[in-house]
Formats: sequence, C-alpha cells, structure tokens
Amino acid sequence: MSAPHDLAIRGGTIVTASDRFRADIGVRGGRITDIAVSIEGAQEEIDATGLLVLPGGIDAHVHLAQPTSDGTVMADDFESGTRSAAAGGNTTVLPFAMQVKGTSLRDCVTAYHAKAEGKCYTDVSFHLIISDPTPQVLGQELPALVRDGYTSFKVFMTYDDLVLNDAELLAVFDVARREKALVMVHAEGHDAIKYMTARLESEGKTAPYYHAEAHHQVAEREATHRAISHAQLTDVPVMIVHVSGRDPMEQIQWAQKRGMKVHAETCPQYIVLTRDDLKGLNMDFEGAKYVCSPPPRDTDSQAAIWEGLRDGTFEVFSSDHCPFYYEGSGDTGKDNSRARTSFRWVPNGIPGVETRLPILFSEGVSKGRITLERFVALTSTNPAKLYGLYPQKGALLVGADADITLWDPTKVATIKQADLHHGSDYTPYEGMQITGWPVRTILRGQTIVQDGEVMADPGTGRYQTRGTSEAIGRAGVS
Ligand code: DUC
Ligand code: ZN
Ligand code: ZN
Repeated sequence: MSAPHDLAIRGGTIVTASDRFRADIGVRGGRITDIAVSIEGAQEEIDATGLLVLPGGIDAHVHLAQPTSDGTVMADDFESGTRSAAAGGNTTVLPFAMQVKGTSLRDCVTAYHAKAEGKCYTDVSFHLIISDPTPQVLGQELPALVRDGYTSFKVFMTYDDLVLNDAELLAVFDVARREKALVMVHAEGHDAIKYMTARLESEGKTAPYYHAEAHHQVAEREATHRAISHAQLTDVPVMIVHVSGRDPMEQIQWAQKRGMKVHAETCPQYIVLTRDDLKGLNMDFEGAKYVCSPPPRDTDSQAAIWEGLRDGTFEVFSSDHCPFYYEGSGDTGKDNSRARTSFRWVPNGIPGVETRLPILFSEGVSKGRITLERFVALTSTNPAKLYGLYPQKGALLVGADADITLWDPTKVATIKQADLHHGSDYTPYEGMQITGWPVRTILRGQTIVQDGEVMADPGTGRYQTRGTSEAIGRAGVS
C-alpha cells in the first residue's frame, strides 16, 4: 500500500500567528493534508525535533529586475532575487511591475511576466506601480488589471520619474476604492526633499550622509499625513510602506485611533541601522551602501518602531529589498561618477530579502522584544491577508499550500556577504551577529533550500493570482 502522505514533518513546534503547539504535518500534492499529534507514514520524512515549523516567509515588498532611468543596474533578476529569498526562509515574494511613464501599464505587466517566467525559486505575485495615471490607465487598464488579480498598487509622493501630485493621488485612490484594490504609498514630500537637496549641495554637503538630511523625517511625516488625508477624503484603505521613524508612525497612530483604515509596514533597516551608518568610515563614500529611502533615522526612532511592531501599529514587516551593486561594472553601481559629485545621484535602495527574517527573529524574538506568534503574523500571515493570498499562503492549515520554513532558534550565525545568495556585491548588515536561522525552506511540499544549499531548479516557483485584501473585505488581521 502506498504511503498516505508525500511528506511528513515530525517532532517540531508549529507556530502560527496566534498559537504554538507540538504536532506533525502531513503533505500531499503540495498541500497540507494533516496536522495531528502523530500522523501516518510518508514517502519523505523530515525530523524537525528542536526546530520551529513556521509558515513560509512572505516578503511583500521587493524590487527585482526593475528598470532604472540613470544607467544604474538592479543587482537581482528573478533568478538571483528569489534564490536569495528562499535561502532566507521565504516561499513567496511580491515584487513591483513598474509602469514607465508614457507606456501602457498592461504592457509593463506583460514584460515583467516575461522576466519572471521560468526563473523563480519561490512563488511570486506582482504589485503594480502607477507612474502615469492617464484617463486610459485609470479608466480601463487599472480596473482590468485589478480584476485579473493584480489587487494592490503603489504610488510615489517623490522622485522625478514617479511622483504623483495631489490631484493624481486622489484620482488613483478613487479607482482603488471602486475596484477594491489596496493602495501602497511611498510617503515622502517631493518639494521638501528637492529644497533640502539644493540647500545642502549649495553648502558643499554632497557626501552620501547628506541623503539622510535631505530625506528628512519631517518630509516623511508631512507626506504620511497628506496620504492619510487623501485616503480619508476618498474613503479608501491605504498601506503606508517602509515607515522609518517616530514622526510618521505617530501620524499613522493618529489615524488608526480615529478608526481610519490606515495600515503600515516597516523594514529591517529601521530597527538595526541609523543615519550614522551613512557616514561610512569618516564621511567617505562607503556610506552609499546604506542609502535608501526613507533613510534609517536614530535610536529614538528605532525604539518607536519596536513599540509599533509590538502594539500592532505595523502589521507587515518587509525587506524593501532594492538591490544595487556598490561597485558594479563601469558606472552601473552606487559608486558611480555622478554619485561622487552629490548624494542625489546615489541609487536609493539596499539588499535585504535574505536577511529580513533572521534580523527580525534575532533582534525581536531572541532578544524578547516580540513573541514568536507576532513574528509569524508580521512576516507571513498578515502580508498574506493584506495582499489577498490568505489562507492559501501564510497559514499552517489543512488545505493550505505546504509552504513551510523550518527554523533553528538556537543557531548562531554572522551575516556575511560571502554566504548570501543575492546579486549585490555587499550587504549593509555585514558582521551582524544573529541568533536563530532558517535551516530548510519548503515550497508546496518541495524542499527548495536546505542549510543554505539550493535544492530546486529555477522555475519551481509559480505566479500567484491574488484576491481582495482583507483590509477591504473582512476584518481579522492579527
Ligand atoms: N522606495 C522603495 O520602496 N524602495 C526603494 C527605494 C524607494 O524609494
Ligand atoms: Zn518606496
Ligand atoms: Zn521599495
């Protein structure tokens, strides 16, 4: 008689967003078919004694193979980016299909699918970026794409190539309400950043460090409040992404206390880096390795972000993996000839898809700042709920995809570029001591990474069409 399960995971401690308990898991046909104190035999047996059994990580904010307008090159395509994600304990990532101004949104999505096809180690699903909200885009393309399962999109309040003015933001929010999509907002005030940049440059302050002054927390606070106001006027839920510090967080809490549907995401760089990292060794160019937007702030903001992670202000913890080379070849990296003349030309973004889960686990769970259940909620279950993947993803339930990460809570490691699987030539977290590490990543019942070794072929990951966000539909985000 054939074994009842394809795979049995035995002896581990299952952790969900609300619970932890000792049980075995049975898998058949890529789905969880059994969760019980003891299950029957299987073709493949995994002994998870001493390990945590977690729903696979879902990184809801990554940038892969995104076009740039300045000659710099993104260091990860779908192959290296999802390989790195899998090695870091993730089973699904959500990158952005970015509309290039003057082009059709649908064509951008089609081109992005072509880049991903046959390349992915993890499952993927795309958010959209709306940079050109023409009547055609708002009236036809965007509604059709939402109905096709692209149920979230991002808008920018800064960057010359991407910024939308207030009228455009309101028009996009209105489409989101009508079509039941979740809007993600990059909240930094464009004019304030431009003013600060010009002033700093006129004072000869051009080193990478001054990026952190130009992208001041006040400009983020102002834009966060403006985004919230627009969401209130249009009566639509919003997700404020990559919140960096106390000031914007307080605006979010102000709205949440009044019952507004304002959701928030934060990222590793805001709990373990500060703006001083942008100084490099002595205000030298090495600081460019930490240039991202919004930039890391100070220790008071780090403490505030931890409060927000604990008290539920933040529901999602993503990497904002936006990988560039530091050196690159020719002028394609952060260290390019224009960037040497001013911080304004340093590409904004840092790699982090592989280190997101270990950093939050080590700094959060191992140091007693957050519970294991909260870790799972922030990194898997809530992103699945908020981006329309739940309960197929983000859950250890009978019938869910068998996307599972086995986690060794006692494993001590040091983050080193040499050990990572991404395309970048550096990590901003070099030398960080970590307690707790993912030791096996299982996608739909198949081991894709074990002890840092990639066990699957590119193309194992599949595209996931998504449903409506629970921010719009049901309540229940933990
Ligand atoms: N916004 C992001 O979401 N990622 C990197 C750069 C940026 O500005
Ligand atoms: Zn952004
Ligand atoms: Zn981003």
